[in-house]
Formats: sequence, C-alpha cells, structure tokens
Amino acid sequence: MIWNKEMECLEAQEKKQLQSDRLVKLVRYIYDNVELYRKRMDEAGVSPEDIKSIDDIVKLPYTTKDDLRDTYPFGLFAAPHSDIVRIHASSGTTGKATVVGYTQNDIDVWSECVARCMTMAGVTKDDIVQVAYGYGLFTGGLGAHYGAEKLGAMVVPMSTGNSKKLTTMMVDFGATAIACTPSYLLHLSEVLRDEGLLDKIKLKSAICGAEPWTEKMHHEIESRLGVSAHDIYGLSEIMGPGVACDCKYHTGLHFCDDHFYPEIIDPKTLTPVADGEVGELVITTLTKEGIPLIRYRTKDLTSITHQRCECGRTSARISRFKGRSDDMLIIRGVNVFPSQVEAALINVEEVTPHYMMIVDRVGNLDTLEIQVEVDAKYYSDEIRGIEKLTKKISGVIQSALGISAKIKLMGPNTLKRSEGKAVHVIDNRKLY
Ligand code: DLL
Repeated sequence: MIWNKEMECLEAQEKKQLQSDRLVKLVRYIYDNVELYRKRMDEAGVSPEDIKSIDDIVKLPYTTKDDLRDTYPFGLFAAPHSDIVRIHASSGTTGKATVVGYTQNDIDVWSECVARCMTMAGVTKDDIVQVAYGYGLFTGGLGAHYGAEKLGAMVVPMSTGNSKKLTTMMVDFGATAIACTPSYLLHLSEVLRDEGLLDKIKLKSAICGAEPWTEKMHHEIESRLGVSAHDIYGLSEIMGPGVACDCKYHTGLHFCDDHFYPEIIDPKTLTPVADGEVGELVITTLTKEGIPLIRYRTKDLTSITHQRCECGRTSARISRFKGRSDDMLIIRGVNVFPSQVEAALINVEEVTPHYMMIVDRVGNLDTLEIQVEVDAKYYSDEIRGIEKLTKKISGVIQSALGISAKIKLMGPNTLKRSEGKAVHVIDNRKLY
C-alpha cells in the first residue's frame, strides 16, 4: 500500500511539527551549501537560527526562475556532483534552460509522491500503466514511470508520438491507466474512434497534467473514454509531476505538503492571501537535497484550502489552476516564453524585432503561428526568397523553442505597434 496514510492523514498539529522540523533542517543545509541563499539571507539579516518553526518561513527570501537561469547550470545545487544521480531541464525565459539535479533520495521521494498521486487516481499494483508523457529532459515521462513502478504496476514506457502504435498497444496489452497531457489524451480518443478501437479499451484511470485544462475537457475525457480522469500538477524546478493531484472526489488537488510546503501570495504585493482567495503558488521543498528551493515563485495562480477532504486526507488542497502571473505559454505540453522567440529572432538579420505569436487549438492539438516583420532592406515578394527566409526562421524557432511553428513573413510596418506594453501573443485556446 503506497498511500502513506501516516503522512497524508496527519492531524494539523503533527503536520505543523513535521514541516517545522524539516524547514529548520533545510534552512541550515541550504545556508551551508548554496552561496546565493547564504548571501540573500545575510542581506536580509536572517540567520538559520532565526528559523524555528514553519511560521518563520515568511522571513525567508523568495526564489525565481531567473535565479536558476542566472546560476545556470548547477549554481543552486546543494549536493556535491558525486551525489547527483539524475538531471532534468525545462525552458528558461530566454535562451537558457533551467537545470535541476536529484540525489538518490530525491528520486525516491519523487517516486513516492507520484505513487501517492496515482493511488489517488485509483491505480494499484494490478494495473497496466501506459506512460505517454515525453521521456528525456522533460520530467513527465520518467517521473510518471518511476511512480507507477514504485506502486508495483506494470509500466508501458511509450513516450509521446506515434499515436496509432500507442492505441494498438493500449488494446493489445489491456492498459488500464494512462498518464499523458489532457490534450494528447483527447487526441488519442479520436484516434481510437477512427480505428474502431473505442469499445476494445480497458482504461479506467487517466493521470493528466503538465498543461492547463478546463472542467469541460475533464468531462469530455471521462465521457469519451469511460475513465476517471485526474489532474496531476508539478514543475521541474520543484521535482516534476507529483507535487499535487486530485482524488476521486475532485475537490482540489492534494498537495504532498510533508515534502513541499505551499503558500499563496498576492503576486503584486508579495503578501499572503487568505484560504480560498486566488494568488500565486509559492513552494518550499522541505526534503530535497539536490537542488532545494526556498519559497519558489511558481507564477501559477490558484487558491488553497486546509480543510480535510471527504477521502480522509488532511493535506492542503489547491484548486484547478486559474492562469499564470507571467507570460509563459504551454504549447503541445512545452513551456514557451515570448522572450525566447525574441532572443531567437535577434540572430536573424533579415527581420525586425516585431513579431506576433498566434496560438490556437485545431481539433485537440495546439497550433502556433509566428508572424515576423521583415526588414525593409530585405523585403521582396520574390517567392524563392520568401521560401528561403521562412525556412531559415522555422529552423531558428524550432531549435529555440523545441516545437515547430508556422512562420508567416509580414511586410515592413505591418504588425500593430502598441502604445503601452508590447503585446506579442494572441491565445485563442481559452484554457482557463
Ligand atoms: O509539466 C511537470 C509535469 C509533468 C506535471 C507531467 C504534470 C504531469 P514543467 O515542464 O516544468 O513541468 O512545467 C511546469 O506546467 O508551472 C504549470 O504552469 C504547468 N502545469 C503542470 N501541471 C499542470 C496542471 C511539468 N495539472 C508548469 N494544470 C507549471 C495546469 C500545469 N498547469
């Protein structure tokens, strides 16, 4: 039984004691091992001795994605390289990825948290779990894989792509659970329908996350596939999938708050907001060794409740996400910042810095068009020239973002200039 009742059903006082003990230990460890935190705490006049309980967390400085970027690649690692057994990475705000490292203990905690989440989704050791998140530097594939294995389930490591093979194997192997992004699962449901396989599947659970999805998509997945669909949340900076997930009551995502301490703040004033109010989720990793983070600003907007759930778990619960406080987009499961496009286009001398990203969803798959203004010096309507430049920009964008985009060249001065803050994105998907 992986559902660790002891940890997930602790009464408030016991939970607070555990979180306090862990925070005190974490702060000492981080102060001794990470230069940036030592400097920040010294500047703020806070010493490890000032942190005596979880309530003192408010004395500690925030951490942002920029801190990871500025210390690229390993500057925030607290454990020696010889203790790091794995690296993952995700998109940074400009050219550089944010890199995270795990000790063996971190991998064990991660697997335990994902196993808890899968248990919330009704998965047991008797299940056959198809993992269709991407494997590699992205945390989705390996994170879900290790969690399902920890549970003792039979894991089918499909990764993404090749939907026909995936659906055929789903039927042949009798997969009972699937872990993938919600938009990809909707796409798979259409492939199953088109192949005449819908009534041959044995799926009962879906563990979906890595991107925002609506209540409507949730119902659509459940009714098309006859599954119980669960919302799993996580981010690579903190660990990967498994930070939180919803149980069968679907009344918010249970936070693994014995390992990850959640706070909700007003992103403008940086002060805490009350339970039930929407704000930015901030997470402190209470037990991580490789790259522990204090008060990491996720930029994800949600609200929190500390009331016990009907399922018996006492963990804090967060609501389905309401958006982000920055401009990060998630397109086909990949995190994309407009600043990455900007940084990539700077290296293309034929274009101006004016561009517009148009994101849409056709069927269940995201599309991205980038309109780029060509410099007057290079502008011509000669077809071969246009084709050549379009191809060149496509290549630059593909390697900067890790996803393909349709490039549309625009004549000089055709993209609308904004008077205030430049608008670079039109997102027609309505995901929140
Ligand atoms: O997306 C980790 C993950 C993999 C989570 C598989 C769930 C399943 P990153 O690539 O670092 O990590 O992206 C993290 O994705 O800050 C959110 O904005 C968004 N996100 C993740 N899960 C959800 C969710 C993985 N359930 C960023 N709902 C986060 C809404 C989500 N947004």
